Amino acid sequence: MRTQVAIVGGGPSGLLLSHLLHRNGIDTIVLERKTKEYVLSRIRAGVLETGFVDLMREAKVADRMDKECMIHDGTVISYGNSQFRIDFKELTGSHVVVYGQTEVTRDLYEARDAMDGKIVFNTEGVTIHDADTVTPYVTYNVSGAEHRIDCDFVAGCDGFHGVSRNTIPLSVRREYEKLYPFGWLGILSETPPVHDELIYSGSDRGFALCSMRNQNLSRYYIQCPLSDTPSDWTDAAFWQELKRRIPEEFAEKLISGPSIEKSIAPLRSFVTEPMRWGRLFLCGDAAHIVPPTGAKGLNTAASDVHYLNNGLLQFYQEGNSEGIDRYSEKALARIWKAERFSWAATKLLHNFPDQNAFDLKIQQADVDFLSDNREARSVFAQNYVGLPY
Ligand code: RFL
Ligand code: PHB
Repeated sequence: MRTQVAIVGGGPSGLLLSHLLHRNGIDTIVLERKTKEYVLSRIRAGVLETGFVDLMREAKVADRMDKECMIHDGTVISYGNSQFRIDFKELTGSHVVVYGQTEVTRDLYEARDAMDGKIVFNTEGVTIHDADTVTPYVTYNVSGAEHRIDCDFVAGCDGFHGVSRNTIPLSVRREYEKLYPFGWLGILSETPPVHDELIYSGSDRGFALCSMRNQNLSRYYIQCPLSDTPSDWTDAAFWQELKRRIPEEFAEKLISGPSIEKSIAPLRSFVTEPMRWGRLFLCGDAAHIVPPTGAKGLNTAASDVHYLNNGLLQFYQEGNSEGIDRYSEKALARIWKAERFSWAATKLLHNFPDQNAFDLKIQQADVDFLSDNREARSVFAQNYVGLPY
């Protein structure tokens, strides 16, 4: 088989890149290790920057999102006994969009199917060959039969545990990592959200987040030890702990119900550099991870897709390789700012096991400064709604 761009990974990055390229007449094949149903069962991001929404519109896959999404003009931050609101609209003139990653991925799969996009599921042993030459190729197995795709470029959109990143030799690759000594236990429940905006809450019992997917689907998280497993937490224990970590006025009106999904995600900051090696380009979680506190993971994946799509279009349509040559530099410049924001937001609101009385006073002072200072709120808001591409 031959294609122009072989895409490893059928998550949001791979699907969006494939669809944008296809709409411009560039042929792609997407290789996905799991089934479509499995990819759609993963509950992840919920908050989208307007840059992401614009990209979905450019790909002509935003109709359902435009109809069903919720626009959020601000968010509530609470810490101890005090709370305040960060008004995105007033501070930046912009907003974020609440629409689940599951729905984004579903819309992308439907759009790919409608255009007869080539997606191969259940691939095993995907291996990228000769990425440092102009004739790369990818091999893989499906049901025991080996296949080969010759291509011009390979896009590594296969997430943090994929194979693409490790194809880049260690002599070229530099990795930066920070692990956090806790995870997020998340549940999804068919209950109305406790508030019409998200609530990020720091408390002496640990962090909590009240989020949502729609008027009857809520997503809640609490910080938990890394040694916990979802089965350690009954629904009742989760609700009780959540209520103890959020302001009383919300705890009193929170409607609980059975969880329909429960999972724990460890928190990590990670960046690999460079994001390009020869004809292989890394996109999204394959190249970088942020702790979810800033809601930046999927949004940084989208900015990578934007830069790579533009670079590849420039290459194929104008014969100009400047965009792909500068891909890694442009993508990383934006990513490090999202890494900084996600790390700072995590530090602001979580309990760290080694925090002493001094650290707690500094955390309180950081929260107070944010609450009292318009410029500080403006900086937070600019980062939250998304820095320009
Ligand atoms: P994905 O989604 O991991 O998709 C990668 C795909 O590649 C496949 N794959 C392979 N395929 C073939 N061969 C191989 N060897 C392969 N290895 C892997 C996988 O099966 C998978 O289908 O990466 P992608 O596309 O880069 O998308 C990234 C986002 O999923 C991620 O950044 C976000 O979910 C992060 N995130 C959030 N991001 C936001 O922007 N806003 C949020 O509100 C937000 N909330 C979150 C989050 C992530 C969370 N978790 C669970 C980590 C909340 C949570 C709890
Ligand atoms: C979510 O709704 O899943 C969500 C929202 C905001 C975050 C992280 C996750 O910062």
